[in-house]
Amino acid sequence: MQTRVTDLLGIEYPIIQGGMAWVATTPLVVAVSEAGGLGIIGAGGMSASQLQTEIRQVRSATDKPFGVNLMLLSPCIEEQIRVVKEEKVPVVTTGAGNPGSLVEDLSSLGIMVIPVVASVALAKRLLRYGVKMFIAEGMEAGGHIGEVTTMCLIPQMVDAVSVPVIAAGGVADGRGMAACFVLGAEGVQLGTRFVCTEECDVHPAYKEALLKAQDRSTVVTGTSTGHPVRCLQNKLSRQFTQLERRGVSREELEALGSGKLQAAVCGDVSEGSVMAGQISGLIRDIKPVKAVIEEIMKDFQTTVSRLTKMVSEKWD
Ligand code: TUI
Repeated sequence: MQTRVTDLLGIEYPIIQGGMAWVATTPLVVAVSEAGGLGIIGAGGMSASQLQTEIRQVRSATDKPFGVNLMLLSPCIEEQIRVVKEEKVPVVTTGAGNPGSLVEDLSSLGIMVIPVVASVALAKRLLRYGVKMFIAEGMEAGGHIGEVTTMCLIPQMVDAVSVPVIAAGGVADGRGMAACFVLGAEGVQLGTRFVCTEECDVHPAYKEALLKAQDRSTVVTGTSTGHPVRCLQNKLSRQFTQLERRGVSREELEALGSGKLQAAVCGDVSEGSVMAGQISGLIRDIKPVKAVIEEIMKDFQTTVSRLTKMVSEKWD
């Protein structure tokens, strides 16, 4: 399938894997890139030397394009930037902040920078740095989120920028992908769906928790700290919400949240932060990455054909 996204990234399908911190490591990234999508290493939580090791492991396992997600709030962001420059990774996505002049800096080395944005305003500001593509993420997504839904954000983004837009947040199958394309997106980024794959290296309890989830299983905590995070409701999220209601200090809340994603990824799904999108309730199985991507592309085509047929029967 050909879109501006597949052309610019040199990939077969316009399907990007979200660069999830602690979750998106070599096995998942390699599987997605090998299957024709774009695998992305989640650098959040990694030291510079760990990141370098991951990049080299991915490179030794695939010659397909891949990327690194830089979480801009990361304490070692400067050293991580140095590593992606030294290693000349093909693609960098950024999240949780404004990448600003980093776009020019990395682009001058031939690195394609794709900012993840949650608002049109930030996208417009970033255009002056020469951004060639955006990922627009709706608040249905898991982890750190903005305030606008995917359904409302994508058409507004597409009207505001002339570069291609990749939709993220709330997509886990071919119908969701088709919906985003109808709104003008030229690619989709999936996070939660790729957690429930054989290659994803999180503890089985994390995957099981996602399989059990329903439409209302996620909650947003941390709004009062300025860093809203969507995760599955559990003991930790209830404790967090209670403390937020009581108005405890930002420092106390941040201390409670610290290290909790890593705890969940290691299997503590009760007292860890099980970051997950609202689409969790749609995910019913764990399968190989290749099967996920093939099914999405098949269902995307079926959906588009169904709509085309509906339109031609009715108005021809
Ligand atoms: O970054 C994500 N998702 C994440 S990061 C993460 S690690 C973390 N853990 C606890 C607290 C905070 C982070 C887990 N999940 N998605 C991309 C994303 N970026 N969503 C929202 C944004 C965003 C928000 C504000 C991007 C830019 C932004 O800019 C503010 C500004 O300066 O205008």
